[in-house]
Amino acid sequence: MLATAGKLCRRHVATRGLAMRAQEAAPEFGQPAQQQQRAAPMPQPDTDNKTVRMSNSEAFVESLVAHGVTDVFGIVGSAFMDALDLFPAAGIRFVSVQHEQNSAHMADGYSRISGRHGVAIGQNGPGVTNSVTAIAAAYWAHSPVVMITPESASLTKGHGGFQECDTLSIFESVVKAQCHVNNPARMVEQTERAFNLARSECGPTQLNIPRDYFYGEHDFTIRGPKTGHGAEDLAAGGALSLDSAFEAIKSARNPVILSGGGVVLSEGVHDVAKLAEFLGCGVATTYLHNDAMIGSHPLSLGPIGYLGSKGAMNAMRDADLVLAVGTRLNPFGTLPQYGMSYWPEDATLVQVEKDPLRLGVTKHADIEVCGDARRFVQEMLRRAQACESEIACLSDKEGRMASVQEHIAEWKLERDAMTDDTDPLHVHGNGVLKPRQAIRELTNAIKKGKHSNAVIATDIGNSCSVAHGYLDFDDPRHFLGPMTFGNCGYSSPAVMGAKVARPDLPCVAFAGEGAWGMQLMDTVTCVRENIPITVVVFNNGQWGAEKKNQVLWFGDRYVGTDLDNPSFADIAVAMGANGITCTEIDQVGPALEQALDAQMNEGKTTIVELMTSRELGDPFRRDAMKLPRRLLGKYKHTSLDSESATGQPIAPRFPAADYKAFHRTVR
Ligand SMILES: Cc1ncc(C[n+]2csc(CCOP(=O)(O)OP(=O)(O)O)c2C)c(N)n1
Ligand SMILES: [Mg+2]
Repeated sequence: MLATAGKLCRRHVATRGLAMRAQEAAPEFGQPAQQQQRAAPMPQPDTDNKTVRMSNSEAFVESLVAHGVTDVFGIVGSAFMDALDLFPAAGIRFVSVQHEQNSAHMADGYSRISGRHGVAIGQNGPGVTNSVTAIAAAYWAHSPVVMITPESASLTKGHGGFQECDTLSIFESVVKAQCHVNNPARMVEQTERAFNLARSECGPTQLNIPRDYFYGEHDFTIRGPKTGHGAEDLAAGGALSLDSAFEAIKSARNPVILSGGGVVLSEGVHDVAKLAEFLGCGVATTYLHNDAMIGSHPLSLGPIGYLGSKGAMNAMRDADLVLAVGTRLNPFGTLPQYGMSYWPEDATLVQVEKDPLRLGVTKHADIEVCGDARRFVQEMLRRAQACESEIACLSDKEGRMASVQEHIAEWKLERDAMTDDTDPLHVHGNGVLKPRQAIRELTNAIKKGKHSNAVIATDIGNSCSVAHGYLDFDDPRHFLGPMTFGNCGYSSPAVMGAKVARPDLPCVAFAGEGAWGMQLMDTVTCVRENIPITVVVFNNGQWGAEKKNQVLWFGDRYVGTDLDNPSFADIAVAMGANGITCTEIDQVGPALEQALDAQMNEGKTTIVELMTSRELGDPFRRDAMKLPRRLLGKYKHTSLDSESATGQPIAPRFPAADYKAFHRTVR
């Protein structure tokens, strides 16, 4: 469906209420994103609410200004140069990058950390098609990114000229709404619509502009962000569903809260903690939403899902009520883990989600609440406080809180055992790091050091996935997981976007070296554009996560998964950044600390390369893999009856035999 007045994929429903979130007081926990330190002072438009004669480019740029845009990520192109030329005078920084997948990831990271719009742009044709993967990632991260896609000129479209493609159909399935300027007189209307919908729909929108429409002039009226509350102003939920949810809370004996990304987006993390404290129940977080609960809180169980916290999963397994708040319950995030199915099938499930299309899709919810996560939690707490004596689970509050502690302690012991477990390969002096030990050193260096407020972005890969079981955050909007689109190449551009939005925060990316190879060209941008970050590269000489599948289900035939790498620290130095390589475990913490000091004190980017062994954690997709069964004679030898006995790659160390030769400090 097109698009002239904007394609909108979904409808808002009646449960969206009238309360005024925009005017509310700041939550006690952390600052609301809008008030956090920003990269630059917000420029003011000269033109709002007045009808003014403007060039179309001026109208476009003034609309950006009216919506608070101070930073746009992309690569220069003639298609939008008439507007780009105005950016400096409008107070908009154009962050010029090396690859448009990275600029769109930067826009995503920028918006996830700041709560503001992230904006990306590219040349018509290849500049915008390069961005598709990152916009798909932003879609599943629910990020209000506006992807501006200039397209071929209106009078030549269809002639198959230079850099022509059907931009609208390419982005259709990865954006929430498509706003197409079908007449230049609608430049402001469609630009404003793209910004308003990105926010109200909680996801990326596309603003498609034929390149010739930047030229010419019209009378335009710019209104700026909607002030009438509208679709963004959500209620806690419908009256009936709130009553049912509270009845379920009253009668539960052992509730657990599952806190999702909607809790972060609605600034409700602190409220979730308060409800948990009142009920005495544990709070688990959903897959890659490790910052949806205060990490150091005694009731924080950690994340469920792939390589998450077994403590969280054990607590969920015992629950008779799951309060799943601000989550679509993505199916990947509730798969069995560590060989156990933990989802409590007999428990009552209350699912709270602002998007009605995502209610009850992956799990049957006994009670569906279409509403705002934070408001829902506040409402449940208000009701619970008003009738404390009717809440069954409070009769054993102490006992249940103690059992939460046991689950957490048990998991920490088990995780320590997995981390400490050494074999002859990983002994000190052997020049090769055990991935789990390196991760523990990194997380300790951050938590216990002077950069404990760091933002961390992770990538897709085995080392990063193992790290997800170790990462917790006291502040929301501090973790940029790659979410369920699961694309390698996410972490460092995401954290660059975060750094542009919050230069006051230390920003760190974790990436496997395979994934790092997809994004490393933008280290040049870090240096050139003065966006200092720190990247930890886990160099294990393989596309490890995929090799794990070959270990388990393909008889250790490593087709396409071994990597013989150059020194990534040397590459970093060649690009103008610092490079450090670590081959012994006691180098890891100090190297990270040194890199973060360089970032915060000297504005320097550092790549910390960790030479790890090939040891691998559990596979991503046990649910989707089968042992191979071949029918043709020539392939018979590849059939398999059972999984690998060891579960680990043969040749656990990659060919660069003398790791110690790699070691270098900052140059
Ligand atoms: C863009 C993209 N291509 C391919 C994949 C498939 N894939 C998933 S994990 C992975 C391996 C990642 O290797 P690396 O970054 O070296 O991390 P490691 O698993 O070795 O820790 C690959 C290729 C993907 N997720 N995304
Ligand atoms: Mg690797």
